[in-house]
Amino acid sequence: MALNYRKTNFVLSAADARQFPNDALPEVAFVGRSNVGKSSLLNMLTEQKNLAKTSKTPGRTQLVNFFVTEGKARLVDLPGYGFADVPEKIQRQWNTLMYNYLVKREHLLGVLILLDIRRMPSEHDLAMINMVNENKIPFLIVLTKSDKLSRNEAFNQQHRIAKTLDVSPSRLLVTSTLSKLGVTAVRESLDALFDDFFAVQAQIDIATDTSPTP
Ligand SMILES: Nc1nc2c(ncn2[C@@H]2O[C@H](COP(=O)(O)OP(=O)(O)O)[C@@H](O)[C@H]2O)c(=O)[nH]1
Ligand SMILES: [Mg+2]
Repeated sequence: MALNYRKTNFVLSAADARQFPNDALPEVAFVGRSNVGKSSLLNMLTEQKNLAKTSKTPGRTQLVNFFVTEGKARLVDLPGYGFADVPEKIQRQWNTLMYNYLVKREHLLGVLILLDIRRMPSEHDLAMINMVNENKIPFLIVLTKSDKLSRNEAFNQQHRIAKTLDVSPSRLLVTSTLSKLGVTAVRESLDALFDDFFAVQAQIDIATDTSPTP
């Protein structure tokens, strides 16, 4: 099923796991270094300019932002990582928040990990990929800001980064929120993640249908 990502609303921002929504909607989360372009990607997907706040200076808000598409599926904007000099206390809060989210979330179907196409993955990026891998959460890599490179350079970076991560280049989606490159590919990837859940849900609905037979 293709969801209409334009029909996405903000639900809530949570500073703490106790505030996470606890109904059974399937979720896909977006993670990445602060300033990598997460909010911009969400705005591109949903064709809403200000759904997620974008900024030129990396903020320090440690909030998990929840959005819902067509009342059926949730998109989750996780707090960015990789600030230069984060106080230890903030780092610990971030670790707890991420642990509670990535490890304990029941209907987390997958994670989109965003990387700036111009840079090789950082130590933090690799740690995130490892955490997601170890917890057997399906993930996809989204390369952001491809408009900052020529097509040739972008292609080369896609292949170089794929090699470093030891994955097929086709698992790296090249995007630009300026040119809207990759918007269809990202939507299709989200649909594919949600579809498995919807298929299983439909099976359960049939199996547990208790309506009286005529
Ligand atoms: N040129 C260009 N700039 C981008 C792109 N995506 C995001 N940005 C800029 O990068 C900065 C950080 O973006 P934001 O979405 O707030 O990053 P976040 O911290 O990961 O949510 C902003 O100034 C955006 O306008 C892109 O595809 N191309
Ligand atoms: Mg943001």
